[in-house]
Amino acid sequence: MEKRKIAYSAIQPSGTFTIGNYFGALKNWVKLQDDFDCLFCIANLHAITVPQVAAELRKRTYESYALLLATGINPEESLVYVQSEVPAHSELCWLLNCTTYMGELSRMTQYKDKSQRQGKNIRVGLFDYPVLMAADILLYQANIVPVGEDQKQHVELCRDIAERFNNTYGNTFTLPEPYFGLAGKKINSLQTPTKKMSKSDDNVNSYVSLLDNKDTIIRKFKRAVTDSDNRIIYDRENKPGISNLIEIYSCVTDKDNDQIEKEFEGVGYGDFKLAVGESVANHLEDLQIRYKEFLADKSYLDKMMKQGAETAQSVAYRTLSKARRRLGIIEIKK
Ligand code: AQP
Repeated sequence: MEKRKIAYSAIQPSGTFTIGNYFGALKNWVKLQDDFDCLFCIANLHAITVPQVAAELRKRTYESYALLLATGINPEESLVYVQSEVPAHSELCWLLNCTTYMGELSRMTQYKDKSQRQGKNIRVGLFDYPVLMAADILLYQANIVPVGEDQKQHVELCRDIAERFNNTYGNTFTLPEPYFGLAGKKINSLQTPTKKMSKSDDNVNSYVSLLDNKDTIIRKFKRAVTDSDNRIIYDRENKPGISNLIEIYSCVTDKDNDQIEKEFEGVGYGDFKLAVGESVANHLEDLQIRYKEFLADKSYLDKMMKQGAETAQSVAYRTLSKARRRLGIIEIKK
C-alpha cells in the first residue's frame, strides 16, 4: 500500500476557537484525516508570544484539546498533542534560530500586524514565532501544511529555512508545501469586516466563539456591522459586512453566493442577520454537546494527551537528533 503523506497543523489556545478557525481550518482538518497521516498540535508556546494570563492559558489548553476532539478530530487516528509537552520543539527552534536571518523574519506580515498591537514592548518570541512554527512542521517531516492565506508566508519561510539547512549541513528535513486543497474560507470580524476574525480580539462582539450559546450568537449577528444599502449582494470591496455574512451562511449551508442572493432577494438586513445567526447556532449545537462530554471525561483527555505527547516526542526526537548531529552538537550516550 502506498505510504500516506504527512499533514501538520496547529492552533493556538489564545482564546476559544471562533467560527473563523472552524470554517477556515478545523472543519477541513477533520476531512484530511481520510487521506493523510495527520498531526494536530495545540500551540501553547506560540500563544505566549503575546501576553497571557497563566491560569486562563492552562484552562484554555485543556478546553482547546477537548474542542478539537469535538470538531471530529480522532486522537486514535491522528496524533493530537500539546506543543509544550514535546521539548524538541523549543530545542529545534533554537537550532533553526542559528540558521535563520533577521531580514527574513522582518518581512513577515503577521509580525508587522501583531507587533503594532503590542505597543512599545514587543517580545522577541513574537518576532521568532515563524521559526518555532518551522520547527513544529520540520520535526515531523510533514509534506503538507494546511493553512489559511494568512499563514502562507510562514510556510514558505519554513521551506526556505529547511532548504538552506539541507544544502548547508546535509539532507535533514522534508520540504513542506502549504496546502489549500480544501479551500477554507477566510471569515472576517463582525465589527470590522475588512479584518480577519480573531479569537483574541478585545471586542467580544467581533467574533463568534464555537461555545457561544444561541442567544449570544444571534445577538452578535444582529450587531454585525453592515452598510445601509439594504440589499443582500456579495461584493467584498463595497459591501464587506454583508459579503462576510454571506460567506458565513455559505459555510454553514454549502450554498453558493448566487443561491444565497436569490434566497434573500427583497429581505431586509435584520431578517438576514437573524437567519445567519440561527443557522450558525443550529450548526454548532451537536459540536457543543460533544465538547461538554469530552470536557467532562478528564481521564480520557489526560490519557489521549499523554499518549499524543509520547508518540510526538519519539517521532520528533529522531529529527532533532539528526539536526543536532548535522550541526556538530554532541550527544552523550546515557
Ligand atoms: N478568521 C479566520 N478565517 C479563516 N481561517 C482562520 N484561521 C484563524 N482565523 C481565521 C485559521 O485558523 C488556524 C489556527 O489559527 P491560530 O490559532 O494558529 O492563529 P491565528 O491565525 O492567529 O488565529 P486567530 O484566531 O486570529 O488567533 P489570535 O487571535 O491568537 O491571533 C490557522 O490555520 C488560521 O489560518
